[in-house]
Amino acid sequence: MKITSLLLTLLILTTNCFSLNTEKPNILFIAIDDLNDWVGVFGGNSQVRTPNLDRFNANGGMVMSDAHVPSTVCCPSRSAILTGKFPHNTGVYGNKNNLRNAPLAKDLLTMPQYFSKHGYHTLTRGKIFHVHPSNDGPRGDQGQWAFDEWSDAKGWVPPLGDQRPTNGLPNLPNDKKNYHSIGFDWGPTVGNDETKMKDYCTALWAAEQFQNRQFDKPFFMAVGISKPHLPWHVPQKYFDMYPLDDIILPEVILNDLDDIINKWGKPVSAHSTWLRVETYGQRHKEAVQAYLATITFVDDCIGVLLNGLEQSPYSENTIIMLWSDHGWHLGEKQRYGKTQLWQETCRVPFMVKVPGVTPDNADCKGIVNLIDMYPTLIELCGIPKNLDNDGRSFAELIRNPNMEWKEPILSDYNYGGHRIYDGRYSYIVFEKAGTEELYDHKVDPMEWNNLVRMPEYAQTLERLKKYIPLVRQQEGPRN
Ligand SMILES: [Ca+2]
Ligand SMILES: [Ca+2]
Repeated sequence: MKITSLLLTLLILTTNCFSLNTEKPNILFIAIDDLNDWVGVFGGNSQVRTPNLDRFNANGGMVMSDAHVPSTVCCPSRSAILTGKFPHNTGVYGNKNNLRNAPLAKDLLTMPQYFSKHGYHTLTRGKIFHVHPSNDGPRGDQGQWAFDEWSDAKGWVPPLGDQRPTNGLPNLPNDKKNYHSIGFDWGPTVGNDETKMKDYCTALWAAEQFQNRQFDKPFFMAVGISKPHLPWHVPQKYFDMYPLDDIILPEVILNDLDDIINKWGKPVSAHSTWLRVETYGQRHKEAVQAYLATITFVDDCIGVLLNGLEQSPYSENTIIMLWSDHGWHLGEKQRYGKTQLWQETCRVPFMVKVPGVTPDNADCKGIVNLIDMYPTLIELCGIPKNLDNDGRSFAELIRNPNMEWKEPILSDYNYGGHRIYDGRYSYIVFEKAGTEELYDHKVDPMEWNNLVRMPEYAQTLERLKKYIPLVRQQEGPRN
């Protein structure tokens, strides 16, 4: 009896480890900027070409098809993922809140720091942390301090011609002269060659590390791909893959915003970028074409990166997590852009490969938040838990992708903006504006019909509202 139970214990122990190898696995942590679910294996757009991401899925990169972000703009999303704490707990709500200046975030150990402390060599290139102005030098604060080895991302190719914006789309008369006045732009780059572009160079750098280096410790490599963030300037050949006449626009309804009423009794208004595209020649197809073209460029970079790992000695002992910091609207809800808390920006492509564990061509339906990556990687690598982490490990789900995993999850946006999603319903509240929304994804995947005032949903509302955080920290200092 004793021997049998000893064998059983051993069997449980070994099957719980992802590999029989006693050495800790390496980690490849790939961040993509502003990529929504327009990836072949995520099904968000039937025209998009992402052969490398699709092949990754075919080779053990499990699709996490119901993954959501802790916040819907770069800095709060990335800061939450990297510190393991939600914006409402740190006060890092916006792009101007550097986590290093936030009293409730600055002493947290970020993911790379934590892995370094527990025996990993950490190295990086490309955008992982949001970039902030800094006195340390012209490159600004890009999170250099968080890694053992930081490499400057190089490479740039200008857009063709001298006209700016390249797309010739003027501001609306009342538009503020802000980021979007020049940033909301698209067009081909000079030379029709992707190999000098920053993301391509970053992917090549990573491939060279895998192939040319002998690491004496397990590594945690973070690679940041900056596109499809605006501007959508990529070589002409990517535009040519998507003939303008053939572009299918996302389905939208023009009165979609009318059922979202603020506390002044007014409906929410359309975003100025959408109005600009609509007003000056309804150039929606051009915008969609440019975003698709930029995604395919990103997919080529991912191909270089993943092939580099595949052909290296590290291919069988490296966990890969590939994620986007939030999604993007391409006209849905009369909007081009990120922010807000609708499905288009909350749900993101997220893929996980654990060699020998995640099956080929797998699609896991469990509901996860990217803030859960931190505790999950800790568990998969067998290092001590970080008690500061807000998220919960989904390592068990990785081992059993078909198990039920549907705890409602939270996304924050600014102070008092929250979304609770349980796989069927999404409840959205913005306290300052006084708006509330409830959508039933089973019948309304585009979130067109706001059910929040319908009495038959009172119980559902009550249930979801219990997940809204009761304590919200004030916003931390701005840059
Ligand atoms: Ca972003
Ligand atoms: Ca609506």
